[in-house]
Amino acid sequence: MKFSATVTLQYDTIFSSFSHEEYLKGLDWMQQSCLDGAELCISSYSDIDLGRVKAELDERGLGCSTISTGQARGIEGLSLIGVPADITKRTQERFMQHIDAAKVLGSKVTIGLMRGLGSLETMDRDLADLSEAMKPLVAYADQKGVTLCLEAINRYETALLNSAEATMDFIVNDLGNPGCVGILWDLFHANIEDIGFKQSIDIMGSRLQHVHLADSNRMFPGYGHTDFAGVLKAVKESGYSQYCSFECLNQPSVEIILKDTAAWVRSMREL
Ligand code: LER
Ligand code: MN
Repeated sequence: MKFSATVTLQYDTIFSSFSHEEYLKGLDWMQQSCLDGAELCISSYSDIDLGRVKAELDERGLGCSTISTGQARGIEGLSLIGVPADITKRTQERFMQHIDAAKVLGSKVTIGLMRGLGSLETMDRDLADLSEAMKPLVAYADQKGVTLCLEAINRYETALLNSAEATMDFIVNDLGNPGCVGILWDLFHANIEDIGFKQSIDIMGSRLQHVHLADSNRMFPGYGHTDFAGVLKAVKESGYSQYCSFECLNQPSVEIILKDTAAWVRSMREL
């Protein structure tokens, strides 16, 4: 199992202890904190020198776990569904750019809130639209050998794909079970939506492709009530060897997160 943390290239995020101006400081901290890689928030590619980003990661012995893509929803209004056709097209084109970037960085691509929010009333139509909008992305990712990680996100943020079980059902029955699509399992969302952590691990099997680490209250692990040792042990025993990536709020404090990450990661590696 590998470990990474969120860092952002263009716009600040509540999920990183570093601002986008402090990006390199963030990478230095990851290297010193026994992490294997960085999860990169990239909104668009207008001002990104990917070759340089790759070199900055390589210099520190860090990989890129996945590209976090959701910022462009708030900043540019991009969404795969529930928007006019030209916006869906622009969103698909952005995901193609993410797939190209993932190829360079050796990472995966997250599909989180940029899928769209949907509603309970229009769920069947929404899922059919999402499946249709994802078709070209799935074909392109497959051709490039890049994994798309569909994130299960809780009901207060989107009506679509809230639990691991619902996301698995969508991948198998709506998308037709393509090999290049997996699940991003965020333990904060899972604590709200899933029947049980162990049950979800069994349901997802090898479709589990990325894990977000945050406690039940979205604080740094250990400050809520999630049993991380139990969950990550079960994840490891399921054969998972991909990344677990910190995506928690800067709580209880930035100082505690910066100081305690290395020891926490070491303890989880020993499970
Ligand atoms: C993104 O990974 C996530 O978990 C969402 O809750 C962001 O709003
Ligand atoms: Mn997440």
